[in-house]
Amino acid sequence: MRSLIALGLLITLASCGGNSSSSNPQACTEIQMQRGNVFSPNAATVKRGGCVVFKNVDTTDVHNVGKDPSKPNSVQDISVNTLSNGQSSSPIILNIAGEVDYLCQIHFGMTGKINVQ
Ligand SMILES: [Cu+2]
Repeated sequence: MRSLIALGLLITLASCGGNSSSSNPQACTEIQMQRGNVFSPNAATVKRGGCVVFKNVDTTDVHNVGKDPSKPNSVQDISVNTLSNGQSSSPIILNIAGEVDYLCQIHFGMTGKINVQ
């Protein structure tokens, strides 16, 4: 009987451990698309080989991500299809050190950058 309780405890502990070490050890930096047409953080910093995800937290409008044609020195072109409130993009891997410039193609002046170090 005592060994049965011990076994139950062991299983409980094991399943807790499984939950805490989830299948996504390197979390991506989240860049939010916020009400008022802003990306937040507007200037993000990630390590080379890291990733970002865009999430629309704007309750009033949709947003997307595309290349900023006024920033030809951007080291990487990134794009995200239009996201509605509550939607997140797939992870975007950033493998080139330097500055990544982007904008929302729907809202003039809604721009952002990612510093890849
Ligand atoms: Cu937008």
